[in-house]
Amino acid sequence: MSYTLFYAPGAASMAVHWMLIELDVPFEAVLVDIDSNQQRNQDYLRLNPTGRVPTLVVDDTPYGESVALMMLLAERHPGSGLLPEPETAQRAEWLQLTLYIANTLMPAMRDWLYAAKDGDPKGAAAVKALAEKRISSVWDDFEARLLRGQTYLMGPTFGTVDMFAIMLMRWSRHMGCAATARPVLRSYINRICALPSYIEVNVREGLSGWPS
Ligand SMILES: N[C@@H](CCC(=O)N[C@@H](CS)C(=O)NCC(=O)O)C(=O)O
Repeated sequence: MSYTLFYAPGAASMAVHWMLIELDVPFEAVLVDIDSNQQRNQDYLRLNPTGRVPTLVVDDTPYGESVALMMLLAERHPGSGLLPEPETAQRAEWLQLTLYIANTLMPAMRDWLYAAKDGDPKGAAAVKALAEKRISSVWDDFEARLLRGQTYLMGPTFGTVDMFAIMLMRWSRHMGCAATARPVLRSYINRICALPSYIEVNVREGLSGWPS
């Protein structure tokens, strides 16, 4: 089994990078400089025709889409404890929450972050305002879960949805709807960001300054 992760610091690759560290499996990490548009190079496009990070090469075959990669890793490393066991009610909830984050939160994040690049810069403010509404409604959902006394989003156990959610909460740091502005989310963030694997992925990606 071999893994090569193509990543950019703090990008959608971060949760996959973090998961590989949590799984404690050997892998190679290759930096893609998205500031200089390396993701548009022919060599990279052959691996990932969308021109986005992450790409995970698994035994010579490249795959994209961060959430799919986390699910793929979870399947390849059963018993990791990072997701509920199959055929349990928790597993059904995990699927629902994972796809809710992927389908609702992540596209709104992209809309905000790329409003002026993907779309007409003149309409960027309106796109960002709508994105912030959508993001805030997901924060409401997360808050409700944590206010039920849960330590993590799925309950008492840390797992893939927390890695995915924390990565996206970090992305909100320059938004009007920054997750850290909400005390309930802030204490969840502080709790998770103290984990050795989170600290390690930040060191490896050269990141600092969030959440403090
Ligand atoms: N749905 C994709 C989104 C990937 C994505 O948007 N990646 C961004 C970085 S966070 C990227 O590669 N941006 C460069 C570009 O769009 O040119 C996933 O989850 O993997």
